[in-house]
Amino acid sequence: MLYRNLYIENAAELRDIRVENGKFAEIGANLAAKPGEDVRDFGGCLALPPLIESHVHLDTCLTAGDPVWNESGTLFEGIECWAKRKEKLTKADVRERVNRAVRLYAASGVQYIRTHVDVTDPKLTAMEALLELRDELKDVVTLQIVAFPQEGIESYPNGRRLMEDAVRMGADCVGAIPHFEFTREYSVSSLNFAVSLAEKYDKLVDVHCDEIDDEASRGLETLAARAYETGLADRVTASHTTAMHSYNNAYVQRLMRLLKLSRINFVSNPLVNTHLQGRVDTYPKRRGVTRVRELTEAGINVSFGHDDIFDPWYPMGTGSLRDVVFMGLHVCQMMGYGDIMNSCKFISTNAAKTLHLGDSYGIREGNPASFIVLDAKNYYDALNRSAAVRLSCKNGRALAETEPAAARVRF
Ligand code: 17E
Ligand code: FE2
Repeated sequence: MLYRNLYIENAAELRDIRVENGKFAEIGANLAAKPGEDVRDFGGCLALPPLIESHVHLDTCLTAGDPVWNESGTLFEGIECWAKRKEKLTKADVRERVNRAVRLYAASGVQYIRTHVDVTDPKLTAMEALLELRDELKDVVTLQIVAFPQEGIESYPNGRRLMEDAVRMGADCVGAIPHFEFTREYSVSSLNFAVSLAEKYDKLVDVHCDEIDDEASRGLETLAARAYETGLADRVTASHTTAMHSYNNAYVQRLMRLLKLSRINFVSNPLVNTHLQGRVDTYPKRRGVTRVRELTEAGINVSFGHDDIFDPWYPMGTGSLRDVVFMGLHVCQMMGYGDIMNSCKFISTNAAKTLHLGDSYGIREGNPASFIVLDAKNYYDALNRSAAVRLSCKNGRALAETEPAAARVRF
């Protein structure tokens, strides 16, 4: 198969891509079609590596309002709403919702998803369902599963045991939620436990870290110190880190040194944290999104996640990472030309580092033929016009296609 006339990753020149046996066989200018070869001419569209959702909760998706709506819009009311929904969780229910969400993501060009799965459930129902789906859906989406203790490790009955059970069952990453633990001491010991568990079972770490507007919430320094001391380094990710928005600058200056030394990754969730944070403020109201620009400028890896699709924490969402980037650039004031052009990295190459996808990710000869085509000439244009994902191709197989909508203006 020959795909013609693509701008690969914002390149200025057009290229053609030949796919054979599920791999990128050849990439070059004006490739001649082989006899009998199928040809598809995109006439000057953007090709990117597949999009990556680096942070979502698939077990909770598509449950907003069931059984109650989160009226205050706070994280903590969301956790209460979810605790009620959790009581009636079944494997069939989780499987049905996750199947729908994965198809929403597929339509918007997402082929990799890191999902947090709540393990503060004595039956581990959602974890069982997600582990089944990771295997069943592996040809259409790569699922990475985080054992996520929504109601705490030290503050939930048998929290440590549930975490270890989930990891033994096959979770890929270890989570934690230090800002939700009863005490600061629990917060520190939960992080120590999570890092030790990851070391014991050779897993990655991804912590819901300081998702609160309390400037005294300082799980991040403990997590980064453990990542540095254990050598887990870039196998560790700090998600949310919204308290960092409220830290004083003198503290951040000191913290930055440790963050760089530790080599940990960050995931920011700008749609959801602009919605959840700042809720106890009058005016001015904090935005509650971590310091994406400063982290990026310090050479620290940051990606963006959707976090939720229509659930107790976020009443909207269609699985479009474009919306996430759009919000992120606004709220982080990263709207310079280069910022906008390069912002696709937050949902592609930067996220690939966080997920440890390795060298097989990317549009290069010899790699699996996984890529997307957007109806735009570069990412600036794609983001601004919310360009259709004309093709999402994984290992040479077309997973999803969208026809660009055409408006008829009558004057
Ligand atoms: N749980 C949590 O602790 N924080 C979030 N942002 C979501 C679930 C979505
Ligand atoms: Fe989250």
